[in-house]
Amino acid sequence: MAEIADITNEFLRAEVDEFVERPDERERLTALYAGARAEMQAIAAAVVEGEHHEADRLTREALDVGTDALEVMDDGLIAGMALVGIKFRENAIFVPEVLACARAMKVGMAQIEPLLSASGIEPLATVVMGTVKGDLHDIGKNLCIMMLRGSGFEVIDLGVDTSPDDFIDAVEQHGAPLLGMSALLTTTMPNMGKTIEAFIDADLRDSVKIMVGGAPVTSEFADDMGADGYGKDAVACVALAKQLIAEGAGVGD
Ligand code: B12
Repeated sequence: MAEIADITNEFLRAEVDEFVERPDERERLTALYAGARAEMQAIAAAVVEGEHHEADRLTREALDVGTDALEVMDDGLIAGMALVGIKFRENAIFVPEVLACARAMKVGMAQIEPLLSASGIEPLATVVMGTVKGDLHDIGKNLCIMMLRGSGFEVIDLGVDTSPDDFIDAVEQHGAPLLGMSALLTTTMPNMGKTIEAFIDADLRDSVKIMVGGAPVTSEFADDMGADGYGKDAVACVALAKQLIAEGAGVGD
């Protein structure tokens, strides 16, 4: 089992030691950072510090020397946000700091996106994606979108705070066989169910497969509200999208 001392980045090591108290989280983050290469730890540290210039520079350097974009994303950028989330929950940092961290993550993601984007491939299918009504979190949704696009899906991004009507309009307008909803707040999770009900009311439920995700969402919750699938992360989102297409999403069109 990795020890905190195995985290070579001094800043990250001190941060985990000071802010991560729950044993399971301490173990998970220690393993995550200790298992990441020094360059990736430095990117994670830049995200945690909210240093977007540094995150930008380190991401570019890593990609320039041929580091796999997924490694930069998972071991650097997303790994940094994991600690930010814990610090935010523990009131060690507040909204302005989290926004700075999110910005640092976004500048890194902006460099990764073109590398993951498929070129010249016939789209597998169109997916409408959005964060549900009342919810302004978009980092995870955007990661899913990047990965979906990189895997050959055409994605219509409705952004955040998306009403059931906006989801319905977009699915109809683009004839999309797949819809993905994201929610990060326990208070906005029920809006996923309300959107599914709106599709039923509009007599459109059979023509679209609906997948859901976001930190508080579980597969049980997804089942309960009548979604077709749940994905725990961006990689799972792509696998789920492919599975739903294979199962015949849009057959009822
Ligand atoms: C960044 C952040 C913010 C930023 C958002 C910036 C942005 N542009 O997104 C800001 C500062 C604006 C913010 C605001 C708020 N936040 Co906030 N935020 C976070 C934080 C720290 C990180 C979220 C994140 O980006 N994670 C990283 C991404 C990569 O992970 P992810 O979103 O889970 O996405 C992955 C998977 O879930 C999945 N996935 C996501 N969507 C989908 C969709 C599909 C279809 C699939 C298949 C998969 C999938 O794939 C993604 C990639 O791997 C979380 C803490 C946490 N642990 O989640 C709190 C958190 C979500 N926030 C919280 C709160 C309370 C708030 C505020 C209410 C705070 C306030 N007092 O104002 C406001 C609400 C604003 C609003 N109306 O939405 C709470 C929610 C508590 C709860 N149980 O509901 C959390 C959990 C923090 C905490 N207290 O513990 N927040």
